[in-house]
Amino acid sequence: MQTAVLLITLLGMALVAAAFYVVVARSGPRDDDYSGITQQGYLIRRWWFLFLCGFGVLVSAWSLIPFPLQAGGVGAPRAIDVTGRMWSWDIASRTAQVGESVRFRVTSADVNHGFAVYSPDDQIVAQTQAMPGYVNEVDVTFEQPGQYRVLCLEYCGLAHHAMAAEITVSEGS
Ligand SMILES: [Cu+2]
Repeated sequence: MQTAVLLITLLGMALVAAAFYVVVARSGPRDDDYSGITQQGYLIRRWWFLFLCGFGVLVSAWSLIPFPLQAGGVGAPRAIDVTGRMWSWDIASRTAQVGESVRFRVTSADVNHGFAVYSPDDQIVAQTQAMPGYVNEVDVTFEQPGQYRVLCLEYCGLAHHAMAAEITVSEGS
């Protein structure tokens, strides 16, 4: 068996070497008949490159139209201080108006918690970590009226599941 494998391997190596030899032996000096094709290829490549650059810029700009970062807006958002602790949320203001922008300033009095704001149809609209010794800010613009829920997204002990609060968002006047 071993001998057969060795022979097959040697035969394969000899074939590869022979193929290399044939290719090298047959190659001659390069003639210049291709210069026209080469020029044309470079031209196509240059325009294709420019097209791809432009296309990339357009796609990037288009995908940023709903700009994900806070744009600044008119006036600073209202600040609401939030402190998480086992197992409750201390939220300075639990009411807001539709269209209002608020900035939650979130910290923790004990261990890490996850501050998450859920819209009335249970979509997460904002979340950040509540960390002892740090204040993390997250901006929210309330788009629809109703009861928004605040839940903890970081397992923080026995009653983690009960760590909930509500924010009431009403139609603006
Ligand atoms: Cu928690």
